Amino acid sequence: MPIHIRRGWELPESAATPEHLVLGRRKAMLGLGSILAAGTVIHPAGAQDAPSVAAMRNPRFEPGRALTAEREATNYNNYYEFGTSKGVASVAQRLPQRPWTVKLDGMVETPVELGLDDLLKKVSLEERVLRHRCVEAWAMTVPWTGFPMSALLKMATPLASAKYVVFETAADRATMPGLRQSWFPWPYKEGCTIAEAGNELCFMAVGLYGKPVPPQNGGPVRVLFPWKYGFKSGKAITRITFTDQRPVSFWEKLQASEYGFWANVNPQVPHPRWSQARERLLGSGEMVPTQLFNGYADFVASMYTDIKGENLYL
Ligand SMILES: Nc1nc2c(c(=O)[nH]1)N[C@H]1C(S)=C(S)[C@@H](COP(=O)(O)O)O[C@H]1N2
Ligand SMILES: [Mo]
Repeated sequence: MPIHIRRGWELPESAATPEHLVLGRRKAMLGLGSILAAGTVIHPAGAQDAPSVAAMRNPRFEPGRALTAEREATNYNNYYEFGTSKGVASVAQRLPQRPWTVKLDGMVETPVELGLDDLLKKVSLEERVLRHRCVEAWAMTVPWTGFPMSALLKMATPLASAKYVVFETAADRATMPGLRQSWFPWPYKEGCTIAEAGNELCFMAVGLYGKPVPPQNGGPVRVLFPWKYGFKSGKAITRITFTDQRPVSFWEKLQASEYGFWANVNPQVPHPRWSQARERLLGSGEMVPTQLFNGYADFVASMYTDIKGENLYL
């Protein structure tokens, strides 16, 4: 039965937005140039050629808070390949979204290399409204369309000896100005255990707000670990490698004392330089309490009960 679900992101933004945030955002918008007027949502070139990402919403992932406005979520981004500011939406439009190949390799029974559209024919899409918590203490709640990472595990069948999964982001020197900053350990790589990749919450997203994921949010395909700090959720994934060696990821290479392998959200474990007790919601600026595992403990906590002697929350 078709039910009309009122879409939070279609509602006008709350008038309660604190003034300094509104002004700060306007300044950021001006920095992006005239093509990006306030309220404009930009889409990747050729997005209309991509297959539909319309999918049924999975009710298991009720976020328990209002959706972030689409223009906030798509104009305040962290994407170092395009620069270190949050205003990378405009420059990220240069990253071609097709053709796009995803490779599954390493310790697998069946290596896979597929065009993204061919891959999408082999999976079924669903929409999940998920909370996102950046380690810098901002947060958003957005509807992603995609498929569980477990579908790719089934396709490639990792060997029993494989223990970890590495997600590698495209490193396109022609379109990503950040790659010229050679002190960063490009390409951006993030990793997890096989169990984490197989957890039903680990999600491969190809849609955001019912449209292809815009390049600045990690299009055409990104991984999501909603229970971990945002940096674990790599964008523009081109290669997924199975290995028995624990990977050292981009942020861990940069500053291991602040950004670890596990990075599970925990309000009680402060970042070395700030508290993680609360988070600022994009758009409203409201400060709300941060939850253990970003509120997803029921899905993931059991994966960690036997792990001792490691900081699971950094
Ligand atoms: N390839 C790549 N992936 C990345 C990043 C990045 O710089 N490069 N930043 C991460 C961080 S720190 C966060 S908080 C999220 C931000 O996602 P969003 O811009 O869609 O909100 O992307 C993550 N994925
Ligand atoms: Mo982040």
